[in-house]
Amino acid sequence: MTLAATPAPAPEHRFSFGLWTVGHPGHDPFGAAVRTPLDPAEMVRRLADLGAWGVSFHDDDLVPPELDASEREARLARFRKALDETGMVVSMGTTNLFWNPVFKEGAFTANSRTVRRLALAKTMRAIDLAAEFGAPTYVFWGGREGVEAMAAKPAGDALDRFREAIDFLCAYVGDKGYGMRFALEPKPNEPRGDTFLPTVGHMLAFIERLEQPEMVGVNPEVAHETMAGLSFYHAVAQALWAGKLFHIDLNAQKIGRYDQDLRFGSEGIKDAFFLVRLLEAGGYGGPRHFDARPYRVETGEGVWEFAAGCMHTYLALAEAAKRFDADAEVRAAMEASGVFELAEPTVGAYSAAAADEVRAESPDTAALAAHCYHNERLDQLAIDTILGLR
Ligand code: GLT
Ligand code: MN
Ligand code: MN
Repeated sequence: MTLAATPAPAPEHRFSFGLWTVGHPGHDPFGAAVRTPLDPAEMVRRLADLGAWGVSFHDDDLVPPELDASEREARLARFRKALDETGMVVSMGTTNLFWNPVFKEGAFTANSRTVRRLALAKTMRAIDLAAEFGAPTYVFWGGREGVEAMAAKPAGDALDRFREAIDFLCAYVGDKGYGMRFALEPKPNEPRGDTFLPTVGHMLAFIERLEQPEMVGVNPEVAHETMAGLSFYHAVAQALWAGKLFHIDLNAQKIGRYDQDLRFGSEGIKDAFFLVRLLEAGGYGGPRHFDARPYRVETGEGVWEFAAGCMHTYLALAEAAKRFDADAEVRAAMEASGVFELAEPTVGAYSAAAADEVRAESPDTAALAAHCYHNERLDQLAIDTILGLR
């Protein structure tokens, strides 16, 4: 496959993929796997060839629980060798607390105290594994932390148990001196009927009630916010504003559907354009991490065309965003829309004099109400930029 000319993906772009993404065998709720499992070392090498910078993993992706001790050691050694030989990094680690049927009723929020303690133990071991490979960030996606029968799980108690788990694990990381940060990943539903902490906004509020809030941020995912009918762009913008964008899961999603985890930029191209513009200019220095999967119709090389496509679209949109911001007509349209005036403080800190001054003003409200903001012009310029017309 030949892709149109854009900068080639390179380690400086900090592109990273979960082992469960390019390694996804293609099973879904209605059909079996269509691809043969790949060894993590092979994924590292193929991704490095494509210009990626890192990989992330669940404990069970890197070392499936069914392996015996010697198989486990061999697999880890091959993985380590592939990292060393390619210069790829482990950008993030996480725990699989959703696949094993023991977690069917929840993990940190399971009604069973025994299951909750098992979830903590599995997570501590998985944190050790991630630390062994130098992962700076640890993600928590509460796949099974939810409920269908509302009477079955008091939400306040569930949130208390979730907080208890995260507080405990923050202290564990401190005790071990790992220097990792946590990123909590919200999702509104699926696989549970309703998931606790369903959106970025819920997560940001939750984090402020933790013992060590400075250690914990968010890992927003395009698909998850979109499933909730929310603007992913605004979720990310608020997380950045709060200093809490510790990690990000890039993919694509049609609104109102199950979690599709599509190739980045393959749906919602305008949203993807503004997202990339925000990440590139908004001070986000973390991984550009893809949590997406190839279409189920892909096998073999199709998987790598998928991975290349994620990075290619990101870089093409980053170029488009640069053109947009350097475009004099765009600048003038932004001026006409009043964009730059929003950066000016409205009144500043309260004083009685300032209050009197504001109250004494009598602006021409008819003229203000009649003012045209030319947002149509500005948005059309964005569309033309995305279409490659400017
Ligand atoms: C799972 C989920 C993702 C999470 C991963 C981390 S696993 O694929 O759909 O959104 O980020 O646990
Ligand atoms: Mn995700
Ligand atoms: Mn998803």
